[in-house]
Amino acid sequence: MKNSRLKTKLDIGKIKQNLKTAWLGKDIHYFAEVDSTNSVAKTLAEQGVKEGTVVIAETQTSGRGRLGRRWESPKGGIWLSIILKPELKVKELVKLNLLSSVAVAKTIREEFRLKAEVKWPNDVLINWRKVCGILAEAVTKRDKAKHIIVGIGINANFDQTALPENLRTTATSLKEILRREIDREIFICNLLKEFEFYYENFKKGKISLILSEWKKLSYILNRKVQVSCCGEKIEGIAYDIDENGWLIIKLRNGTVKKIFSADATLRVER
Ligand code: BT5
Repeated sequence: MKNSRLKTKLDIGKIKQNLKTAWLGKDIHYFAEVDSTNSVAKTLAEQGVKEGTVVIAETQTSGRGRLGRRWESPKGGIWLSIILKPELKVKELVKLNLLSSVAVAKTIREEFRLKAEVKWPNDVLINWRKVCGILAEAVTKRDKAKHIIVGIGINANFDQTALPENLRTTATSLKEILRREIDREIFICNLLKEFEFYYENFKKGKISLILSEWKKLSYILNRKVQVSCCGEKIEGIAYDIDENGWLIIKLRNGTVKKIFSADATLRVER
């Protein structure tokens, strides 16, 4: 009983001991429960905490996805937000979504040998089911981002029954797939290391490295997709992503259309 209770709580000391990053995650703000780690991170960013500060919570009461959608955050998951301060236009946020999904998918692949795939714009899937969602948000000044908050939610150590019934066919968890609990602390260390590597490249302008990794891990390219965006539904083949992270779709009549991610929802035909 004592053990199982201990297992549900993250050991921040263990994260600090095992973290091999240069600067990311050196300051961790840990909470048993918050409304949303992104909201807490925004407040901390406004208070002037340094770049690379990470907020982690065991559970979120109002975890959020894009467009005001709810993000279910039961205990056992990994709900964290990273505070960044890059020189970035708000429209470029999508690149950080891509970067984050590459970092998550790579970490899962390297640690568990599972075929994690990225789905534009902000998901990581295993066996066609969502195991991770990402929400990059900006605190802006004019159209420039003052701070960026990258929120990453990973379904780690809980059974699917911890999620509402309507999500059980589309969502999965690492525990469900691996049939065991993962070491969340070590996973977080590996993820932050991977994230830092791609973010450093991003800051040096090497977006092409991230895009080429993303394409290798992509689950949607060359598949038939339906995109709902701005009251419009577009059908075609997911053809590529451009250097800004916009999705390029080839329509049936041969024309191509570029889609910006902020308001887009994508369905993929199997
Ligand atoms: C996302 O939005 O996928 C972004 C999720 C970001 C969550 C992290 S957790 C840490 C940080 N703090 C926050 O408050 N948020 C971030 P979107 O693409 O809009 O997908 C949301 C949709 O995913 C929902 O409408 C549900 O259909 C589905 N969903 C909700 N919870 C889920 C879960 N735990 N696993 C899989 N799917 C889920």
